[in-house]
Amino acid sequence: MATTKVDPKLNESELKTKPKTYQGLTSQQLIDAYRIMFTSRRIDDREILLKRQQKVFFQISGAGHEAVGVAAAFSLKSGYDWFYPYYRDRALCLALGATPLEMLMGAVGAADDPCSGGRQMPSHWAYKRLNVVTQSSATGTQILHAVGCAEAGRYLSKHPNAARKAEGDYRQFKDVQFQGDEVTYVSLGDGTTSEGEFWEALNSASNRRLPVLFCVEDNEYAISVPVEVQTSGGNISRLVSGFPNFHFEEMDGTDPVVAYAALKRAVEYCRAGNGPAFVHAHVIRPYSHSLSDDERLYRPDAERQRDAARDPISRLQMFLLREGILDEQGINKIEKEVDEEVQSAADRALEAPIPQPETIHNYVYSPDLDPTSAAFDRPPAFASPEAGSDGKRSAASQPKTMADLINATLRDEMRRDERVLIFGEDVADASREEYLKQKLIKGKGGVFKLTSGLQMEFGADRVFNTPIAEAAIVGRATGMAIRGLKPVVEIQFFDYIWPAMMQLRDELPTIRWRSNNAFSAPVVVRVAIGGYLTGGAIYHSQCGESIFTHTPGLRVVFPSNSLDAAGLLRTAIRCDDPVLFLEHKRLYRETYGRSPYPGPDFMVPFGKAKIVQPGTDLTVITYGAVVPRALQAAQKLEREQHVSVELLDLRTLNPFDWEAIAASVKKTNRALIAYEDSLSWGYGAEIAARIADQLFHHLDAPVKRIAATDTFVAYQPLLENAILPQASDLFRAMKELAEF
Ligand SMILES: Cc1ncc(C[n+]2csc(CCOP(=O)(O)OP(=O)(O)O)c2C)c(N)n1
Ligand SMILES: [Mg+2]
Repeated sequence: MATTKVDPKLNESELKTKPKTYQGLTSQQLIDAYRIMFTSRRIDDREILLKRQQKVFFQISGAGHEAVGVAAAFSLKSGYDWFYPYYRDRALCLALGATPLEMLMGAVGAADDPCSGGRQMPSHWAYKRLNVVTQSSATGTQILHAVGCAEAGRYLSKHPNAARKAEGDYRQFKDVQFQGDEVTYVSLGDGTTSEGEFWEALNSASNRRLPVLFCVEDNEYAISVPVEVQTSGGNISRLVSGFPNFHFEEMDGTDPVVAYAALKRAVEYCRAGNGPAFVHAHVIRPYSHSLSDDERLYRPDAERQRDAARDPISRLQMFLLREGILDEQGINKIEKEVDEEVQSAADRALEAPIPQPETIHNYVYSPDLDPTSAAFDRPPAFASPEAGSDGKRSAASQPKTMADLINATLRDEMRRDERVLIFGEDVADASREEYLKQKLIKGKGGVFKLTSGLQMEFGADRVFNTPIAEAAIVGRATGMAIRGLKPVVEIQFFDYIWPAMMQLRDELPTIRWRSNNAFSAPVVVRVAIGGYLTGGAIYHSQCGESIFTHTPGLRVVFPSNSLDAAGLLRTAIRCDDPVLFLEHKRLYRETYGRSPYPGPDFMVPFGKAKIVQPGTDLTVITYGAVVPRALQAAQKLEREQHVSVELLDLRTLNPFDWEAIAASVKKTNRALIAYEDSLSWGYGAEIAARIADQLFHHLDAPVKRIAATDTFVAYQPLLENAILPQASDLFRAMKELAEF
C-alpha cells in the first residue's frame, strides 16, 4: 500500500508534530475505513446466512469492492454531491452514512426500508438524505441519469431562480437543492460498460464537460462472462482513452490508499469544473455473482485463490498492523463491535413491520397532485374576435393549427416556469448560435417546427439539440427531473422511440413506486406519432400506444385537435407524473379541429373524454386521427340511415374515462372501439374487455373493434389506405353494428 513521502524540507520538530498520513488519509480515517469495510462484509455474510434460513429472499454482495467504495465516499461529500451507486456499493453507502439496520431492513423487505419499502431487491441503494438516488436492476441505465443530474446542477447554478418553490403545480412538491461545485458519482461493473447507454453517457459528459465521476469496478466478470469477452482487448480504460475533456485513473481498487489517491485527483478535477473523470478500479469478486450463482462452475480454484490473495479486508488489516496503526487487540475490538452491531441490526430488522398488501397501489402516481382533478380544469380565455382598427381580426383570435398551439403552449410554460427545458433531435433553432445572432438564418426548431423560435426566446441553455441517442434523451431527462427540473423532451418519430424503451419502461415510470415515493421524475416526452401521411411508410407511420398504456406509472395522452392539445400539454407540464404526450403528425396542420389561442392558463384534465357528437343508437370510442374520420362516417350514417352515433374522443389513454364510456354504452347498448394501431392486442382490446365484463347486461350487440390490419404501414398510398382504418371502413362497421 502507498504511503505519503515525507517532505525533506520539514525539520525534525515539525516531523514529530505532523501526523503521518497515507495519501492524505490519517490513521484514524484508515481505522474508520477498516470498520466500514468489515461491517460491509459482515452484513453480506449475515444476509447470506439469513437467505439460507429463508428469512431474506435475495442477496447481492459487495464483497471485494469495499476498498474502492470507502475511498470514493471519503473523497466525496455525502448529502452534497450526488450518488448513483450500483449494487456492489454497500461499503460506499455505509461510508456515506447508511446504517446496517437500514440495509438489513432492505434485505427482509421491511416497510421502513428507506431504499424502497420492500419493493426492490436488497442492495438497490436509495438514501434521500445522503443524495443517493434510487437505482434499478437494469445494468447501465443509471449512467444516463447521472449525466442528467450533473446537467441539472449546472443549469441550476446558472438559473438559481428556477429553484424557487411555486404553488399550484409540481414545483410545490419538488424541493430543489444544488451546490455550485457538486460532483455526481456513478458506478458500474466491467460488464456494464458493454451497454450502449454507457457510451451515450460518456459522449454527453465529455462533450458538455460535466462534473460526472464514472467509477468502473472491474472484477473481471459479469456473472460468468469474463472481461475479455465483454471488452475488446480486455481493458475498458484503453477503449475510452480517446474521449476529450476527461481525467483518467486506473488503479488497484482493493487498496484503499491507492484508490483514495486516484479518486481524490478525479474528484478535484471534476469539482474544479474541468470536466468528467473516469476511474477504472481493478477489484475482486470473492463470492459468486449473487446467491443464485455458483462461480465454481466457471472459475477454477487457482483463479479464485489468486483473487483471495487480494482481498481488500485482509490487505487493509495487514497494513494497519504493519504500520502500527492498530495491534491485534485493536483489530479484534473493532471486529467484535461490528459483529455486535450487525447482530443487533439483524435482530431488529427481523422484527420490523413488513409492508401491508393494501399499500401496493401507493405511489404509482403522485399522491400530491391529481391531474384528473378540478385543479387542472381551466376554461379557455380566447382573445376578442372583434376587428382591430385596421378592420382585420386580431391574430390571436384566428383559428390555429395543433402545431401552432403546441408551440404557443411550450412558449407560455417556458415563460412561466424556468425549470422547463426542451431538448431532443433538431429541436433547437440552430446549435451554431452565432448564425442566429448574425441573422444569417431563420432557424429550424424541430422537423415539424413545433419548437420553432423557442431557443431564440429562451436561449441555448433551455432549448438544445442532442445527439441521435433516444435512451440518452429520456435518461438524461429522468436525471434532471429527479433533481426538480421539468424536461419536456422530444422523440422525433414514434418509430424511433425504441432505443429509449429501457428508460421508458424500467426507469422513468418506476422511479416513484420503486423508491416508495422518495424520488420522482415527472418528465414530459413529446412524440410525433401515426400515419395517414401518404408516403410515410413503415418507419414514419407507426402507432403502438398500448405498449405504453400497459406500463404503470406513465400517463399517456393522445389529443385529436388543437384546443385539446394545448390544454392537455399544459396539464402534462404542470402535473407531477411522467407523461407520454403523443402528437399525431397528420393532425399537426389539419384544417379539422383548429382553434384560436386559448390563453396561457387553459388546461384540460386527464381522464376526461369529450363527447364529439351526442347520439342514441351506438357508441363509438376513439382518439387521435381516427376522431375526424369517425365523425365523417357518423355524419354520413346519420344522413343516409338516420342512425344516431355518440362519438367519444378519449383524449387521454391512461387514465381513460371509464365513466363516460359506461354512461354512453348504457344509453346506446352498442359499442365500437376504433383506433389506428394494428388490431390485435391493441388499445381497444382492454376497453372491449371491460365493456364485456362490466356492461354485459346493457349490450344488445357484440362489442366491435375497427383498427389497422395486423401488418406494418406501407408506402404506396393504395396499400396505406388498405392498412389503416378509413372513414369508409368506419362507416361500414358502424352500420353493421347498428343493424345487428
Ligand atoms: C440490462 C440488463 N441485462 C442483464 C441483466 C442481468 N445481469 C445482472 S448483473 C449482470 C452482470 C453485470 O456484470 P458487471 O457489470 O461486471 O457487474 P458485477 O456484477 O460484476 O459487479 C447481468 C448480466 C441486467 N440486470 N440488466
Ligand atoms: Mg464485473
